[in-house]
Formats: sequence, structure tokens, C-alpha cells
Amino acid sequence: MVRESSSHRRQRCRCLLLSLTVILILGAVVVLAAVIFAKKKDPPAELSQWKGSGSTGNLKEIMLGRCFIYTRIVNPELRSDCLKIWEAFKNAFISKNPCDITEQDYQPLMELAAHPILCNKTLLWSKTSELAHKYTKVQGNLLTLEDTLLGYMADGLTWCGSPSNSEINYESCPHWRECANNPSSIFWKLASRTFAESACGVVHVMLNGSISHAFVNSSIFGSVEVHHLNPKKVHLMKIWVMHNIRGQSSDSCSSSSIKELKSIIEGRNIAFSCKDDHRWSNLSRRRQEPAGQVNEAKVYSWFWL
Ligand code: N1C
Repeated sequence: MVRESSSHRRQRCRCLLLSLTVILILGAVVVLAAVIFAKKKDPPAELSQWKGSGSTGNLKEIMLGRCFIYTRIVNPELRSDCLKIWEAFKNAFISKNPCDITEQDYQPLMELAAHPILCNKTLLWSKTSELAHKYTKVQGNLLTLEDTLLGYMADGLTWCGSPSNSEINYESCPHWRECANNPSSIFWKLASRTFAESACGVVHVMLNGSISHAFVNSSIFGSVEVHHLNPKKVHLMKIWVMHNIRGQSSDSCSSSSIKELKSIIEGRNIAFSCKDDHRWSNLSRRRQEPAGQVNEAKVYSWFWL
């Protein structure tokens, strides 16, 4: 009886040990699976391969070069410290998750690189980048954001970093569809807002009448600049809806998208005017220029090239 009960006990002990081992193994498997699942769901940013192209090669050299050209040749009155500006620019995104950039990150840069713009000189644009910049280059009377130091330095470039190191990521950067808070989108939104806030007098806007909607309220112009013009300083918005002479004319001053813009602007107590295919008013003045000084390129610049 006694022997039977001790073998019984040993058997029960073995059973208990076995079940404990099974429970422990199962527990470990569940914990392991949970860890793997969590990692799969939220990959560390430094391991991500973003869908957009990587930072522009020689980013530092290009930005410093542009800064020196701007502050020594284009606008020599501006004695900015280019090295300090580069450091502030780099610090905005280096060692950070490129999907988690904030306007705060760029604040020191904005303060360092800001410079005043005269009243009546601001030219805003949407979907007319090429024409707007050709216009300011040739006509010389208005300024786009790219004609200010910050816009000049960053125009056409890509940049981002990684949270795991202090290097510029030349491999890949997030495409704007991957995440909204990427270094370029946040930069352009903040720079555009600052540019719009500093505008005064008459503000000119060049829109594209050869696409279905000349005014798109989700564009940076529609969602940022329009709402940050100060009605105490800006009294008139002059719209030019431009058309590609080789393409079709889809939208014009009388279209619903421009009417929507008109009602937003007038609702903000800023007067509004619109002109289709504004022609260069300086043509007559240039005719009076001595022969040889008229640059034929100026005449062509009005059209989409
Ligand atoms: O979204 P958008 O145009 O309406 O933005 C244009 C508007 C302009 O008035 C500028 O002051 O916003 C400012 N701006 C730039 O200056 C700029 N340079 C380069 C906004 N974006 C700028 N970029 C890049 O073009 C940037 O990558 C941004 O996402 C696009 C927007 O161009 P868009 O859609 O034609």
C-alpha cells in the first residue's frame, strides 16, 4: 500500500513537472511571438527603407555654396553667418526620426535666416513653379520664397537623417505619402507660413489655368499661405491665372475654384482681383530701352517653356 502510494506520488510529481514545463514553454513561445509581432508592426525608424529618394549628394556643400552666393552676390547687404545657418538647418533633422519632425525643430533656423521683404514685392504661386521663378528672374520686381535666403538654399533639394546616428541619410527619405511630418514638408510649410506672414501691401499670386483646378485648397498656397496673410498689412491679392500656350485652358478667373479662393480672401477682409494670362506690363517700358539692351529671353519668358 505504502509502496503503491509513493510510486503514485512520484508519477503525480512527474506529471506536474511535465505540465509545468509545457506551460513554461508555451508561455515563452507566446512572449516571443508577441515581441516579434510588435517589432513587425512598428519597425524601428533606423531600419526602415523609405520610398523616397535619399538626401541630395553633397548637401552641405550645396547649401553652404548657395548661402555664400546669396549673401555675397545676390543680396550682399545680408551679412548672414552661413556656417551657423547650416548648423541650424542640420540640427532640425539630424539624429531624428524623419517621420517625426516638428515646426519647433526648424524654429532656430527660421530666426537665423529670416530677412525682411519690401511691401508689394511678394509673389506666391501654386503649380507654376517654373514660370513663377522665370518671371521673377527676368522681371526682377517681385520675389518668390525661393528668392529669399532660405528658399534659395533649399530649393529642389532632399534631406533627412536617422534616429540611430548623426549622419545625413543618402539612401532614402520618406516620400510625402509615407508620412506628413517629414523634413521637407515641414520645412516648406513653415517657410511658406513665415513668408506669407511677412507680406504687406499687394500680394501677387501666379496660378496654373492649364490644370483642372487652378486653386486647390490642400496645396501649400491654399492651406498655409492664404490663411497666414495678415489682413492688417495686406490689402489686395492680385491673381494671375496663366495658361500653357501649347496646352488647353482648363480653368480661368471665372471658374468655381477661383470663386472659392475669392470668397476665402474677401472673407479675410483682403480685396481680390483676377486676370487671365497677365501680360508683362514692362514690355512698353522695355521698348524704350536703348537697342541692344533688350534681352529677347525676357519676351519668351512669359510663356510656358
Ligand atoms: O503646394 P503649393 O505648390 O501650392 O506651394 C507653393 C507655395 C508658394 O507660394 C511658395 O511660397 O508655397 C511655397 N512653396 C515653395 O516656395 C516651394 N519651393 C519648393 C511651397 N513648396 C515649395 N517647394 C516644393 O514644391 C515643396 O516640395 C512642395 O511640396 C511643392 C509644392 O509645390 P506646388 O504643389 O506646385
